[in-house]
Amino acid sequence: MEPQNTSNLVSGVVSEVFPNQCNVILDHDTDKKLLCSYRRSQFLNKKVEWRERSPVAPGDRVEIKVLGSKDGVVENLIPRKNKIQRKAPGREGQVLHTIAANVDQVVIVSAFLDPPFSPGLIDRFLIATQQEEIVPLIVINKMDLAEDPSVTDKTPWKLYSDMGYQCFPVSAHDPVSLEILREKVRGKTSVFCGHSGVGKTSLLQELFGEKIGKIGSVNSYTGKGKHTTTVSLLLQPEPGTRFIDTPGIKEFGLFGIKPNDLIQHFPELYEVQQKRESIEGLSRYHSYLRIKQGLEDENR
Ligand SMILES: Nc1nc2c(ncn2[C@@H]2O[C@H](COP(=O)(O)OP(=O)(O)OP(=O)(O)O)[C@@H](O)[C@H]2O)c(=O)[nH]1
Ligand SMILES: [Mg+2]
Repeated sequence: MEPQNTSNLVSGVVSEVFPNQCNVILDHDTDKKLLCSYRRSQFLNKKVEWRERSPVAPGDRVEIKVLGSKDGVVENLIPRKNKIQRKAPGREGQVLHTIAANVDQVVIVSAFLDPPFSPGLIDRFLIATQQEEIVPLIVINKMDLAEDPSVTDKTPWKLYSDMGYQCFPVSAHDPVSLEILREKVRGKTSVFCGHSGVGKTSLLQELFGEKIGKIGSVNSYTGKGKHTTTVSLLLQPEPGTRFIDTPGIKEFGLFGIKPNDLIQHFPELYEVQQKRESIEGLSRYHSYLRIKQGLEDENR
């Protein structure tokens, strides 16, 4: 076999993934995006028990061979610093969906209302960030729908701020409320995740003044979002700042956790349990039980 000539390879970051192709933003020319093909077989370790729905994910660093002014071929996938993965829903067998790779922080977006605040998904994302040691930020959007936004002792996210997580009550319709969050995401790579309709795309558009894609609506009957964003998209609005807008998800199936180890991902429950005291009255006890039950069902 001839030694591979790597001199004509250029590096970049995957910004959008399609079947067998992905867009790559080039490191040396960030205004340039090439549509690159990739071969699944090229990257997959056949021995792994779990396979990925797609071998490349938004945020992946790749080396590509440039074929023309608009296209190329992915030759190498650089090992990931970290990743946010879930079990791919609706797939037979053991398939993983990599939501994003190589991120500095995960912005877990929820809404104060419309759709209602949902701690279940927040807890799952918190666990996934702990597994990979990624910083989580919890954003509660649509605060304009709160009757009295200054009432903080009744805030449903108080338990998270009490635990030391950074929480940001904001409104995409109120630019002043976004200032601190904008500083938090500046200079970093952040992936925005959450249920459909919570306002991920709206927030990103307001934060960076960029037209990203479609803004949806919330079904007034079901109170659910309409899955407006359908493909994850990485954008680089200014040098060093990257964000990934993701489609709203219904479920987050945790990966790589044994039911009996789950409690360690609920530090406040774990601490009490270690003292041999009852955890039943604690805020996240029911969330813990629900997730544990799900993990046990899968292992049956
Ligand atoms: N009242 C209010 N409505 C908002 C706010 N942010 C977003 N919305 C509305 O919520 C709806 C959904 O917004 P999107 O930005 O499309 O939500 P998304 O999270 O990107 O949804 P998916 O792409 O489906 O995952 C739209 O009708 C927005 O106008 C907000 O701060 N306050
Ligand atoms: Mg969206």
